[in-house]
Amino acid sequence: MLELQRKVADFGLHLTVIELIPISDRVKLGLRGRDEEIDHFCQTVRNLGHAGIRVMAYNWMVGFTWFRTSVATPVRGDALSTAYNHEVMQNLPPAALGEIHPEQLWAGLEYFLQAVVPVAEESGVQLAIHPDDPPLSPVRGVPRILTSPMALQRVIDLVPSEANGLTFCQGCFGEMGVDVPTYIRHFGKQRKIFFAHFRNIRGTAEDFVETFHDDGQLDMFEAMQAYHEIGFAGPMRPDHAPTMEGESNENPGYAVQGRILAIGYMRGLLEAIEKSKLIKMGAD
Ligand SMILES: [Mn+2]
Repeated sequence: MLELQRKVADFGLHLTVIELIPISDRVKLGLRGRDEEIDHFCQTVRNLGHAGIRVMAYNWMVGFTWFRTSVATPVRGDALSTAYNHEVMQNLPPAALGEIHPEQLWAGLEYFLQAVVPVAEESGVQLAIHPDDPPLSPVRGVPRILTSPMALQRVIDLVPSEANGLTFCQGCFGEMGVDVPTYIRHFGKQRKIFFAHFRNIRGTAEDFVETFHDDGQLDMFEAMQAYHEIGFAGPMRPDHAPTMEGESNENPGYAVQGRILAIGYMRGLLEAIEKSKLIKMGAD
């Protein structure tokens, strides 16, 4: 972590967030042997604090994480994008995980947070849970619990702490079919957005495609305005973007050019919002 931090510092930047430090299904399902793993996890949190990495993103999906039924759906300009269709997904064989009850996942999460949150508080690290993607349950026979704004509020309320909050993944909230800016404000006012995933989609949780950031159904200007309004100052990154014509599609969702386009678009939105506010203030 220190090595990574140094590398980033060489470019005049500071590493603020780490994503996807794995948490095993044993911990998530509350099975025997979890305590030793949770101890290791606590040590990781302390190490993050020592390395000055202030945010840690994680998720509570078991069996498999974010999942798409296509990684080559054509979108604008013959770019290839990731898409999800629940009917296709349900035709796949169920994941062989045995019987799981959603409350088992909740109990596992509460136990985990009770152990880790105090360590995160001491270490100055924020734990930022990511919604389930797609926000549907079950998926291939596996229950998912973080599929609605209410469920994410429940996580916050399980162990109230300044170290317990969210990775606000706009794509997932878009898939949920709720008004994204409303929930940026809802969680932002509670100071619970620790990390933001800027993403756009078209469709519903059951059938959607991930689009270029300026080409989906979400109002990205309004979303950025909501972050601005709540005074969000944490890290934000473009989440998945399509793979452009001529680029390799070996890492779907994370090819470079679509994400560069997204970063420029994000900076443009932010500048437009900041300047229009100044103009308004001048006019008043
Ligand atoms: Mn995300």
